[in-house]
Amino acid sequence: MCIRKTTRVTINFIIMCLVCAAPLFAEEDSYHQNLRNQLKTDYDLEGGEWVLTDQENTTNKLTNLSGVTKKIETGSGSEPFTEIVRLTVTQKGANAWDNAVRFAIRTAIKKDDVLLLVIWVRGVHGEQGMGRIQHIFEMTTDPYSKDLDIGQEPAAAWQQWMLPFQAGKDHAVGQARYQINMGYMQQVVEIGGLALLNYGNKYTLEELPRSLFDLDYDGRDLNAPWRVEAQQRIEQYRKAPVTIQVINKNDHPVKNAGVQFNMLQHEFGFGTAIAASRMLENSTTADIYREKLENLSGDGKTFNIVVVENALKWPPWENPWWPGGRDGVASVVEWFRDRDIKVRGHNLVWPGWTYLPDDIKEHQADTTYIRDRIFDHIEEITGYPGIYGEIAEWDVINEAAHNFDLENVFGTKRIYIDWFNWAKLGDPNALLYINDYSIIINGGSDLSSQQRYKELIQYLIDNAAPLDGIGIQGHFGSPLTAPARVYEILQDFGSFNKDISITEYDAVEVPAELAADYMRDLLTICFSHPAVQNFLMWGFWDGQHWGDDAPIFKQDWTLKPSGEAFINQVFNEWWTNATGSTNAQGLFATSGFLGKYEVVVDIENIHTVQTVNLSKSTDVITVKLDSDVTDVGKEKTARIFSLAQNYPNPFNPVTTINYTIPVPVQARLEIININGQTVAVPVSKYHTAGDYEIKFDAAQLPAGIYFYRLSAGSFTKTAKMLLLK
Ligand code: 9MR
Repeated sequence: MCIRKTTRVTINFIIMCLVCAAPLFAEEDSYHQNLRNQLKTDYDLEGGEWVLTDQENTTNKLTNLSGVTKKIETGSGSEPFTEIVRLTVTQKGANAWDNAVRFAIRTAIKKDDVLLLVIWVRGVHGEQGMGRIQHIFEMTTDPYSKDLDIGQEPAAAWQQWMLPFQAGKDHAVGQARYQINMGYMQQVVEIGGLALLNYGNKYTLEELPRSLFDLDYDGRDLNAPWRVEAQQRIEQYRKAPVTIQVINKNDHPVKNAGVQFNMLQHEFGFGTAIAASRMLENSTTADIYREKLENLSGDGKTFNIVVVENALKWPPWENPWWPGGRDGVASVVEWFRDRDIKVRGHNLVWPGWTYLPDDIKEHQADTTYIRDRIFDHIEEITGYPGIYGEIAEWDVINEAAHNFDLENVFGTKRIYIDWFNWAKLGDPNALLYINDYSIIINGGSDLSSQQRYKELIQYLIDNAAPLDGIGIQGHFGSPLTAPARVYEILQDFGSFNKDISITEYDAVEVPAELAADYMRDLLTICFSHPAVQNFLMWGFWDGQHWGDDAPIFKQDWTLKPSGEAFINQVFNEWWTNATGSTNAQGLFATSGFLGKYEVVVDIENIHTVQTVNLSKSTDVITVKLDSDVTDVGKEKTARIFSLAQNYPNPFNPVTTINYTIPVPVQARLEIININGQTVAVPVSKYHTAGDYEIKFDAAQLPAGIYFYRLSAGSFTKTAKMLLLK
């Protein structure tokens, strides 16, 4: 066939133009167009630049795989995307990221850009449930800083995940990636329709959609079966019966004496991490920080254990510019001891190069040097004045199931036994702990970490290391772990017959109401397990928290729902205030949560207060009165300090509060809001002995939980009421 020259030139020209202009005319495929439509219709979002590609099949080819096999199949036609990418892990590595799928970015991202990741996921098979994956957006090189880190237990049906995040720094093309970590177990997961949109600064993070559907956890329901058993165990392990005997100065029993048995402090440790630098600071903020640590509940109750977040770590300890220095942290320890609050020391050795002083890595070829440095450090810090004898528990080793640098240098785990022995020499009275992460978080699915941790603990036990306790951290994100699964793991670690402590609880970026329910439920399941001794959160205030999301207070010190849940469980549900009167033998029998109490006996003109301990071995507590009375008399017994529950409750806006004053005294009734502020003082006057009734009108107050507190001499009692409007 003959084509005329001019035509041929024209055709060539057209072809050339088409080829050159191809990028200009390249169209988003229909999947990406539909996704834009969905984002516009459902969330009113427009614009944005595709960071991977705008073609489904091209994006699916971008993968860099390690320990994962990928198979691309054609979808059934009913999915909103056309290709299904099947990801299979047949042999899991030591870490979640050892089995991973990575997609490097194809357009640059600027610091603070707001992005939206969209991906469809379904689980096909997993060693546990339908498997488990982690969505990560991170730098491709050290230090691998992450802008997104969210776990998922895939469902059997397809789910569309929308995960917004903000860039923490500039990322050049190829220098950051979206990564799916799969090294939790053998599993098969399918994905489709992966797309990443960069909106720059057009929207705020809060304006983007976020998938929350699988953040819920099994057993959240108030009728969930685990609750009944947990409740029974709490009764069994955390409470004890007690008999109070009142005798007169001639050792004769006193009949009809009014007795109050008021709890002051739990035996179980409820605590938080604290920043020594903040404790030492001279500012209004630091005043509030310290005040909350003295009075968390607003009615005088607070944590009974703290852990120093950083100042006792090895590098800060040796850092001459660390705020307050060694004597500073010692004075902080003293501050807590003065308030009867125990202190945990965290930590003696954290065996990863990043967490050790620089010279240790520099001398990695010289094991004698490193050994001596560790010995000297343990000896010095445990023996330091103000630290020695003042630390209730030391984390001797931190995260050794994840950091192997020193184990590799020495070529043996024997080093760990030495460190425990040296710590024991340094402070024989401190309980010695090991501490690690990824044990109860993420649905309890990190079986590799659990396994390594158990092997290490067993090794220490087999080699007679003076190990007292097992620390389980607890930095939760999504998915939260079902309480029943937490219990299984506690049972597993409980079989070592060592103490267990939850050392570092928090739940970062978990929606407030969910975090509140989880606080209640995780506390409950841990409190119910007899091996667990302490539950510490890793900071209590957003203004002093590594993830800016602490369990108790927001930045402006308002109480979060999860803070309310903590206070309610620890200082209300699990708190004992009992009152009664002695029988003919001078005995009053009751029961209570284990801990410290004051026993108050009021007989006419004599108010006797005694501090006692209620433990599992407490039998009879004797209170001796400075009087020769043998029978106080029924009518007088009726008069003991008491504060009754208001009625009606809930109320709106008026409620009645009854109280009794047995002896003439100045007394004050105040109303306190959930933030611990006194909002009304209905009574403050000198009282003669008698029964009193107050009508309190809350017309001026907003709806919510309030406390009312009666204080008279050494007597104080607080109760809770609910104003509805
Ligand atoms: O919250 C701590 C943060 O301020 C420090 O910079 C960091 C490194 O020392 O350690 C953080 O605390 C970690 C703890 O020591 C061990 N478990 C994980 C904690 C949160 O990262």
